[in-house]
Amino acid sequence: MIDLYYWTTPNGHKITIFLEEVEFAVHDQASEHFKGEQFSAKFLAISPNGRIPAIVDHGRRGDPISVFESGAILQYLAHKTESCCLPICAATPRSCNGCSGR
Ligand SMILES: N[C@@H](CCC(=O)N[C@@H](CS)C(=O)NCC(=O)O)C(=O)O
Repeated sequence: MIDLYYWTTPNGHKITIFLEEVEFAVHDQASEHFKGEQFSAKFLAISPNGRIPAIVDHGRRGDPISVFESGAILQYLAHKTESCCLPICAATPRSCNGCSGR
């Protein structure tokens, strides 16, 4: 399962639109954000700049991984879902900016 931290902003919509296109279900964390929670230690461990969108992927082998920055999230999710939206790129999600191991 993937936790999605977002709000109804253009950067948040980038992720929800992509997820809808590939029909991928996530655990919605939207209601927890912008109540001061973006500066909590828990959220900063997920998104070090305190911004949404961010995701935590629990559904992979090994430790969960958190990804922040909408472009990095889109690349990560495109790899994960093997989407045809994936740009031709030699980099793996882990080596792109915005990915952080947890
Ligand atoms: N470059 C970032 C920008 C993210 C961003 O600015 N998020 C805004 C909402 S769209 C945010 O979390 N603002 C809250 C804040 O800055 O405290 C991305 O593409 O994800």
